[in-house]
Amino acid sequence: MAGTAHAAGTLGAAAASSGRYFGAAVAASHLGESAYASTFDTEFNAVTPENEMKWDATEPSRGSFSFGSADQIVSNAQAHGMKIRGHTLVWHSQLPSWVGNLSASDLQSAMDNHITQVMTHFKGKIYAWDVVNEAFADGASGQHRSSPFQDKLGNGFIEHAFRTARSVDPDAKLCYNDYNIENWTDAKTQGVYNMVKDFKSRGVPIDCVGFQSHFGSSGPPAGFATTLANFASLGVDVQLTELDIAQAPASAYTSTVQACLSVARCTGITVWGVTDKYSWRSGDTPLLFDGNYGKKAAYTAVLNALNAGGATTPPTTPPTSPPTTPPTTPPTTPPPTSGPVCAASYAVTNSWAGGYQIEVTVKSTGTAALSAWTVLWNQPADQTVSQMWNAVQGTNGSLTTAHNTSYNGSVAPGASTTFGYLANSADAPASTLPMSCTIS
Ligand code: G2I
Repeated sequence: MAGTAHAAGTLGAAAASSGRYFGAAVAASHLGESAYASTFDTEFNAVTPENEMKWDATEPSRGSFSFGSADQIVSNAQAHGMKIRGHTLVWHSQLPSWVGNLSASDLQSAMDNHITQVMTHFKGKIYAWDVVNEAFADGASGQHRSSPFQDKLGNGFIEHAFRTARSVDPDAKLCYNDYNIENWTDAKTQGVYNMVKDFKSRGVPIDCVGFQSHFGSSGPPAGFATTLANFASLGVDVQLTELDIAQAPASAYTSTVQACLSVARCTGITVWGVTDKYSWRSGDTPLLFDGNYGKKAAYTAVLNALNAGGATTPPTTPPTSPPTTPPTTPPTTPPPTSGPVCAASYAVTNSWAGGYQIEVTVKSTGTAALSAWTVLWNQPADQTVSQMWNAVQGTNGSLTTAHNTSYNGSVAPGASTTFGYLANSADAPASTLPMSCTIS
């Protein structure tokens, strides 16, 4: 929203004005410090545990899992209605030594089990997981870097990790996350881009790419927005996941935020820490709050840039649908069947590169009012429903279902109600889609 009259006063609220989140990495060990906790709780509406969900923290010895400090961050976030990014399931660093000592087949089962146990523990609470972190090499090769996973399992370990992750928690967004992939022409950027393109073309489940964005004092590369847009056009969300900028120049922060705002599918930004005091690169004073939690010039620059808005992301709150006037029945319509009966019809209301929005009208076509309804359809596997409003999503065998909510199950004869959903898809939505409707 341009102008100052309605400008939001916190980073999270300002980001939310264009449908985005603004998060910070936090450490559980600092949550007891009141200035840290209050700055974080007030300003941010998303969180990434800085170290607490990594392999060395969650499975320090094989098969023995510990989630205490991660749970602390998760419950604090839930208490404040924040989005949570899970970081990270498969990474060569902060990997306990036992993992590196396994044979290939044992490593594969250890990796599968780690993904399964960790994702199951946090199931339903995580907005997006960094399923695989930093798997590509720096420099000119554009290839995967050496790691226990790469060296023993080969290139396929990334795809395998994503497939496993989807099977464990189909509702979490699955991201690939890396650094030095912000400059479009870099070989590393191209390597990751080609992987995502390949995954999308073969139906390997991937929903998002995280650009860590650890920048030097000159800020992002000139083509950062182009990079974000090019990835988004593959049909994935993009996010700035670990932003910090040496010396935190206000102008560098502004251009970074603007790059995200210029891309509709750039869904949020996370800075890698709350205060310079605890930054992993604190000597660079790269964050938005100084060591005493004072707001730096970069803070104001970010707040203003977020309030100025940008390309709007798909709605994250249910659009309020105007009351639907019952259409008058044309005289040619056969008399209604006795008892409650419903029919569903589908309409595309919006589409963009990588996604679309659907509105479904549920009509009460019998002689008695509906007291409940369920719509069923065959959702193409590569077109994932990401959000639904005015109905509760479910499945029935291979079909996707939408059941009435507590407030729209009753529909008088001849009247109708609507619900909507968003889908992530590389393809355009079908112009018509058969939908059936049942009265329970
Ligand atoms: O290195 C910056 C980030 C690059 N991308 C992935 C991120 O996960 C990574 O985060 C950093 C954390 O900010 C540091 O806090 O990852 C480092 C480890 O690779 C974290 O540092 C570690 C120290 O190395 C350990 O000695 C320490 O025990 O933090 C641990 C917990 O404080």
